[in-house]
Amino acid sequence: MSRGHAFPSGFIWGAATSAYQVEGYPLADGAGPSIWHRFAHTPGRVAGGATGDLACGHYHRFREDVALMAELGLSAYRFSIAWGRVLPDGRGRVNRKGLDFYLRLVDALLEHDIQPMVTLYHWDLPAALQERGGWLDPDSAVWFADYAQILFRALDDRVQAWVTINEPWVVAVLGHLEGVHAPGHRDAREAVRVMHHLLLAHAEACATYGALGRHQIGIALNLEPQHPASDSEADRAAADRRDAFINGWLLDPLFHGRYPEAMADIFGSAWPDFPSTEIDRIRCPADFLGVNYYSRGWVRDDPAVQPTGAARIERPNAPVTAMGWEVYPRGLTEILLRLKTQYGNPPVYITENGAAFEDSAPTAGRVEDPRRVAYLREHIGAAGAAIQAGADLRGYFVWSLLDNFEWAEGYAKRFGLFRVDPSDQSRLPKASAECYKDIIASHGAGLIPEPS
Ligand code: GBH
Repeated sequence: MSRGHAFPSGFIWGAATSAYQVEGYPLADGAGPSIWHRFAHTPGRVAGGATGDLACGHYHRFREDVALMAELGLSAYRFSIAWGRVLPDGRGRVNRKGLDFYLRLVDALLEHDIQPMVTLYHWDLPAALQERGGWLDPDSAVWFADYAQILFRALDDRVQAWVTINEPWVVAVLGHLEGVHAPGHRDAREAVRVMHHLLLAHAEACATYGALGRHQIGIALNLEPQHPASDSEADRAAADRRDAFINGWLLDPLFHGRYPEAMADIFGSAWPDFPSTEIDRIRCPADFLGVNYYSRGWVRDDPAVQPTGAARIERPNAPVTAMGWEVYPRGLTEILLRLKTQYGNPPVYITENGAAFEDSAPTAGRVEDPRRVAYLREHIGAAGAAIQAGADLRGYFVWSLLDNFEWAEGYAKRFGLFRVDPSDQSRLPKASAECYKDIIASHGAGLIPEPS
C-alpha cells in the first residue's frame, strides 16, 4: 500500500478561515473599520445586504471553535488577522485589546496542539489607509511591512507559519478591475499597479521577517489551470492568455523575477514599464508557497471579455458547485506538478480547498453534505497523487472550518465543515466534518490512487 509514501508522516491537516468572514464585531474593543466593513454597509454591494457585523461570532466564540478543531484532530488552523484591530488607523498607534484577541486565540490553539498558520492580510484593509490611496499608494508596502513586524514581534515565538497576503489576484482584479470586491473600483491602470504593490508588500514583509523571524513565511495564491474549450487555435491562445492573467502574473515575478510577456498584450497601454529593480525585489526567498485551489477555467476566445479576450464558460454537463465552479480534482495535481517542473519544486501548502453546495437542512442534529464529502476525498487524493509524482507538498487546509461570510455572495454560499445557523450562530457538524476527521485519523489512507 502506497499510503506511507503518499502523505509523509509530518503532513499537516488543517482548516482555514479569515477574519472578516468569521469574527463578527468588526469594531469591538477599539478596532478601526476596514474597507470590507464600509463596502458591506454600502447598499447594493453584497447579496441580500449581508455584512460581517455578526458573521460567525468567532470573536466571542473562538474557544468553542478551537474545541471543534480539536475534535476533528486538526494539526493546524489557518486564520487571518484583522489589520484594523491591531492598528485602528492602519499605522502608528497599536490597539492592545485587538492584538490581545489574537494572542488568546494562538494560546488556545497551542493548548490543543494545533499549530497556528497566520495570514496577515485577507482583504480587510483599514479604511484609514484606503483614504490615503490604499494599495495604489507606493508606500503601501512599507505600511504593510511595519504592520507585519508588530505581529512577528508579538507572535513569532508561537507561530510556525506566516502567510503575508491572501490571493493578491483577487484583491487587484475583483477589488480594483471588476469592482465586485472592496474597494469596488474599476480601473485597469489602477489594478496593475495595485498588483505590483501587493507583490512588493509581500517582498518587504519577507525581508523584515528574514531579519527577525525564526520560522516560515510564504504567500497564498489562487491558482487555476486554464484549458481551451476546443482544439481551435483561437481557444488555445485564449487559454494561454487567461493562464498568464491568473497564474503567471503572480508566479513569474515571484519565482522568475519577471512578469509574463503576455501582460503587456493583455493590458495594452494600461500596462506600465515597471522598473526592473522593483521586479527583482519581488523575487524574494519565501519559505513556501500557499496554493488555494478550487477549480479550473474552461476557456473560449471572446474579444468582448476584457482585458484578456478570453471567456471562462461552463463546460457542458460538467459537475459544478453552488458557486458555478466546475468540480475538477485533477487540476490540483496539474497545478502542483507545474510548480515542480516550472517553478523549482518549492515547498507547498494547499492553504485552501473546498466547495459550497446546497446542504440538506439539519435533521436530528445532522447535516448531510455528500457532495462536499466526495469533493474533499477526491481533492485530497489528487494532492496525494502529486506527492507520489514528486511534488513537495507539506500540508492541506480545508476551506472552510465554518459556513461564513462569502464576500459579495453574503451568507447564501456555505463552504463549512460545520453549519452555522444564521439566526443564532450555533454550530452543527456536517457529514464532511466526520469524513475529514476520519481522513486525518487514518492519514488519508485509501484516497491515493495506486501508482501505475
Ligand atoms: C477564496 O477565494 C478566498 O480566499 C476565500 O476568502 C473565499 O471564501 C473562498 O475562496 C471561496 O470563495 O471565474 O474568473 O472569477 C476564491 C478565489 C478566484 C476562486 C476566482 C474562483 C474563479 C475565476 N476565486 N476563481 S473567475
